[in-house]
Amino acid sequence: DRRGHRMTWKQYHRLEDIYGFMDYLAKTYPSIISVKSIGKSFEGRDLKILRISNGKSDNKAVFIDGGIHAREWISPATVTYFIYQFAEYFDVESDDIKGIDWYFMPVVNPDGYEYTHTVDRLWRKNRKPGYRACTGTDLNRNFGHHWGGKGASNSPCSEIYRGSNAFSEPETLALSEFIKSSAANFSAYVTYHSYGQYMLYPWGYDNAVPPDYKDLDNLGKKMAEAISKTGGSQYQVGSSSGLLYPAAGGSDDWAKSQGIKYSYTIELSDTGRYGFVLPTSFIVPVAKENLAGLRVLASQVIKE
Ligand code: ING
Ligand code: ZN
Repeated sequence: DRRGHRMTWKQYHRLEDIYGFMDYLAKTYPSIISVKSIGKSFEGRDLKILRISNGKSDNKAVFIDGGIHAREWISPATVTYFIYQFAEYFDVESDDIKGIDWYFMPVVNPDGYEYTHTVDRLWRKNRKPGYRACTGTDLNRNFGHHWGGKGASNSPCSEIYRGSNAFSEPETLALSEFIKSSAANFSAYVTYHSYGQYMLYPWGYDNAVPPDYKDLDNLGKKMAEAISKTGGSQYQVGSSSGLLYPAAGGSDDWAKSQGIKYSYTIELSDTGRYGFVLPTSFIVPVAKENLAGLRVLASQVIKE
């Protein structure tokens, strides 16, 4: 339309609107924003990343993704809201926000995301054929740190199918290759899922925590406090194996294994009333309170 994109936070949007919005921002703010496709999904869709940066060379970097699981629609909606805020208000943003190189990948699993819009609202995995009638790999069991361990299945029919190998899927492979080969100095990785209202840190593969887990726990609690002060939602903080269940092959475990200190999986709203099928009226409140949480993370990253 006349604004140059169709994105709103009043409804959940198809992939085309999300990518159109990202391209619009890159075109409108070329001095701070760029968009690139880091590869193709199994069905051939672009895997797009948007970067926001003031261009200074020694900035810390933060990687944020969403939509690893197709049905968790609040995740891409929230991540695109962050993009909107930082992009449209960059000039008046805090020095913390302006001093970080931000990398946003709002839809890691575009094939699955489109499938939930057209065929099966509750689809979770990607869309790569597995065996006979069983399709899809759980991308959050396909990352390569202790791949194939607890809480992941070797059956292609399972909702938590790990894939045939670590990084057997084009989506996880592209994401990991991008982070490994990037010149950016990542100090944080945050992946948004739903639902449950949890701030989770490694490890997921087993009931253990990294040596610096206290730092992750402290920052997680500060983020949860900011969320609750802003919008009232209560988030529980802990390791994913401890608070939820062991699950090997998660993206946050892999990011942590790459030396990215502040690695979190955030399970957005709600706590189960609507679950994955969260009404659109939740989008702005969930995104706003989580933006407050993200600002706390940004201030910690800047301090280190
Ligand atoms: N939950 C995550 C899942 O992939 C999780 C929980 C977090 C597992 C971090 C492993 C690591 O099962 C949802 N809702 O997807
Ligand atoms: Zn998920």
